[in-house]
Amino acid sequence: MTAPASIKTAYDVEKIRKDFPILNRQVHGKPLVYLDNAATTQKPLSVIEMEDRYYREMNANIHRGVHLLSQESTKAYEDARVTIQKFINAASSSEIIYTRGTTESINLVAQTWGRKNIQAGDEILISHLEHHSNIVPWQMLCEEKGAKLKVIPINDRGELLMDEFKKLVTSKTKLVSVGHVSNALGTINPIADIIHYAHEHGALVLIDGAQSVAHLKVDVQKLDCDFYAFSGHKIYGPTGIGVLYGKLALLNAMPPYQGGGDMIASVTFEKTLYAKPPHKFEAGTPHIAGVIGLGKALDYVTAVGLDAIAAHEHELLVYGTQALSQIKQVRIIGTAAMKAGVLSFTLGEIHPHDIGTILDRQGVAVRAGHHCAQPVMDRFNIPATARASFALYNTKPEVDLLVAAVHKVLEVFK
Ligand code: 7TS
Repeated sequence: MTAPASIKTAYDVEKIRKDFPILNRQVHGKPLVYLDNAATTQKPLSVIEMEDRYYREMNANIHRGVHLLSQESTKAYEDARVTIQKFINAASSSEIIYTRGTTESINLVAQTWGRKNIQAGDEILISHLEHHSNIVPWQMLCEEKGAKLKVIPINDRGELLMDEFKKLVTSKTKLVSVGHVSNALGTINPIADIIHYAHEHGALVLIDGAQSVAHLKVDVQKLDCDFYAFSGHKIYGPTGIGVLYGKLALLNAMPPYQGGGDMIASVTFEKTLYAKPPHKFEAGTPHIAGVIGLGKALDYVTAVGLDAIAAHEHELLVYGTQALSQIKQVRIIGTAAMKAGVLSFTLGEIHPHDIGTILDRQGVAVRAGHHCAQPVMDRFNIPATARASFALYNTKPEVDLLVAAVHKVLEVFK
């Protein structure tokens, strides 16, 4: 495993933990050890207080009121767009579209760009590592259009087979849609190479960034991806808010997603003229508080520093991998050379749901199941794994508690 860029300043995890009130709570009489961060992250006080302040002091609909509250609310909503633009280094804030999350961002591209541009005989390329939300929308589109979905295979470590990828890209390939980081295994995919190669062959590229933005620095201009999708709740922000980044020229040429208020320039019964991006894709009253909270979450991550976060989580991953590997019944699923802070494992014949349940009694929250990545489980001939996933507030003593809880599972099933 290669360490991300190292940091020079000391990382004060205890100070960070104080910013997350939920980390003080107990579960089943034990201190909470929250290791289910790939499912959703906990929220810092700055985000919680912003949500509270929004509804106490600012609540009003946006883009339509002349009154002060509406102006304040609109400004905060649009300021957050600039915060997001800067966070992923998009060229323009018009390239930042608010959605409900990664799932909706991908569906938006499938239903707008996809329905306009995909024809019978075209091919869409995804990978064997994808979350269901980067599989099913493309299956639906391919079914509707008579197009073909192709899949980049992986090796036994959970890494994409890049030679196979290159063979699969042909003149028929219109889109490559891959995850930046696998939620089930933690593999960090070589997306810069994928984007470069796909572009050389005339295909667009969508990156599912649900598992990356909170853990790796993302620069969409440097990457040159065409679309990038992520969820607010996986980066210490509220649920129900997410982002689709798209290159402006593409967004301009795409039809709208949903029709309604706020996405129009003018409406008559004969003809409606649409607003420009991003508003063209934001019909109806959006999740205003969520947007503003997401802006605060990104401020928080920026203040801690993504390089520092990546280095800290990598340390936890290495520490946890070594500790779990010493238990002979543990099989770690996903051993890529480049990995983010995800530890998926099985424990002999013990069902991952039983592992998850016993861990929970010890205060340790992990996810057990197929992680909405059933093809990944099939590839490894297993129905499910237990998955510990790290965030910026996790500690080595918490990893020790995970390991102790795994021993407890073995004791119960002896
Ligand atoms: N893509 C990836 C790679 C994901 O990990 C997830 C959610 C999604 C898309 C969908 O994100 P949403 O916010 O729209 O739901 N992954 C997980 C997980 O690993 N455990 O719970 C949700």
